[in-house]
Amino acid sequence: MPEFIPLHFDRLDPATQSTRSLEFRQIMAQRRTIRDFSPEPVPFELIENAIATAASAPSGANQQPWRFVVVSDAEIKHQIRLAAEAEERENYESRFPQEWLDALAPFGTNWEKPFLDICPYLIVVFRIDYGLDGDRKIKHYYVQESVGIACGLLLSALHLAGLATLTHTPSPMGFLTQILNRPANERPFLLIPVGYPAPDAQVPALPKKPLSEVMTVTS
Ligand code: IYR
Repeated sequence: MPEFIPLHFDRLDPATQSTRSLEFRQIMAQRRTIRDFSPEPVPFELIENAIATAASAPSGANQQPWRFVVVSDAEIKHQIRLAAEAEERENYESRFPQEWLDALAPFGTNWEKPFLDICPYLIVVFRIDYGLDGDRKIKHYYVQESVGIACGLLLSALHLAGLATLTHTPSPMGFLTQILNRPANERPFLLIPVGYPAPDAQVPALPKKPLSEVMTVTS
């Protein structure tokens, strides 16, 4: 029989619910993905707290199929930059079809990824496709959904801590397994550079869809 314990649930008064929900909405509306980072150091405590928040995410069968690798070593960051740029150069120069290049045009991205050297921290998120009990493989359920939710919490926590992030997916990402020496059951999911924006950082002027376009309320 599973062990059950009483739920701890803080019931808020309606006024607090309303203020908090609006405050969080406003804080999150200010989050922007950035590519111009400052080398200014970031307290490790902020990274640790954000990862602990991410690791509190719900997951399929509570298997917590994630590993967050924190990289601050300049040499490892540089290896990651070189490997990412080699893949991205191929992508931009020959692998991406014109339709994809057109979709990326508003962001002004190219194969060069200097932020991978500049950022004080890179958080590399791995998905754990199956568990290992000795040689026996344990099936994991809803890995993509679980790790996606954890990454959402991670980005929110970092933003709330006053840090800027980029959701970076150099493709293919297999080089991260080698450089970071991860086991075969872990696959790179997302590379998140974290830091402060450069003083002259710019972001594309991109609107979010209005609520009426993303929310449908059935009657
Ligand atoms: N990973 C590449 C290309 C890229 C793809 C998408 I979809 C983006 O939203 C942004 C970039 C790069 O990092 O340049």
